[in-house]
Amino acid sequence: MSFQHILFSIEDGIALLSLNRPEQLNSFNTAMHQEVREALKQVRQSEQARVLLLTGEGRGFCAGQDLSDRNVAPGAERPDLGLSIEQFYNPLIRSLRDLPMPVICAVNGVAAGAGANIPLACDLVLAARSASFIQAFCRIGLIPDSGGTWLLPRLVGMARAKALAMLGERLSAEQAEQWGLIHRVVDDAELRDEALRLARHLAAQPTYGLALIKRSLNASFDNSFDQQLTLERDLQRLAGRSDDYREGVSAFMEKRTPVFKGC
Ligand code: LHQ
Repeated sequence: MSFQHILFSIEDGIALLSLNRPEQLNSFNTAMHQEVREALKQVRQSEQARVLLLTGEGRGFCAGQDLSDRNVAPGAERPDLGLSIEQFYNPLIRSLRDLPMPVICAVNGVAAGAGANIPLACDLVLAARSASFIQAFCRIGLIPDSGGTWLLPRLVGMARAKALAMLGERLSAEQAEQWGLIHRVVDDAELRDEALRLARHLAAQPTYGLALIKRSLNASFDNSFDQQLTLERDLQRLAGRSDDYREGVSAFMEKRTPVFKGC
């Protein structure tokens, strides 16, 4: 499949996926959804990819659904938006959450609607200082989707989640960092380099172990303390059998730099 609406490459362990409909602020139409889905499938199947970096081209990160695709003419049949969610948004969010490698999101500009929640499903979110997050759904009579109603209260607390979701106001990147919605704000000119630096660092780490960390932390909100202790035991068992664990300990004992393979 050739890509028209995204830029995609896998190089030196880093899968780089950039949304590329800058004129429409990288809002999602069906074709872009299909391309992102195909790219994520290739990342999952790749033996080379050890970290995914998601970003956008132009001045926006993503303005959510392309509303020109979803305009309802007077008298026309009412749309089933649940279908779009079922077919595209939910699989995308699940795919990012379940991808067994660290996912970095570099939010290069405004992130609105589903575009504001996709980063929250990633593991490490960097944002350009000029970027902002807008839960724009309420402005058009919708509810936050793409995991927003689950992720927002857990990340920022219920009071802030309700204000964001019901007021639909612009949240600056700096405020998002202060509220714990994202990991870190970076100067605009530094964002791409900084995100790539982080990606290169992670790609050289024991990424099988990092994937298990991701799995355990993602599971923690649904588990009791006791269930989580059991999960830690099970995942540590897997981690302990990895080549990377053996290499990590050997390198430590031999006082040398470890060479990890991600398995
Ligand atoms: C757009 C869009 C856009 C098309 C900017 N579509 N063209 C799931 C299931 C199914 C259906 C419904 O939705 C969902 C999930 C959702 O994501 S719902 C939420 C959808 N998104 C929004 O409501 C956000 C709409 N956009 C905006 O509010 C503004 O564009 C923001 C605040 C993002 C940026 O504002 P500005 O920086 O002032 O830029 P702009 O508004 O001038 O936009 C630039 C261009 O991008 C403009 O086109 P033009 O031809 O006039 O230059 C916009 O029409 C276009 N654009 N968002 N979602």
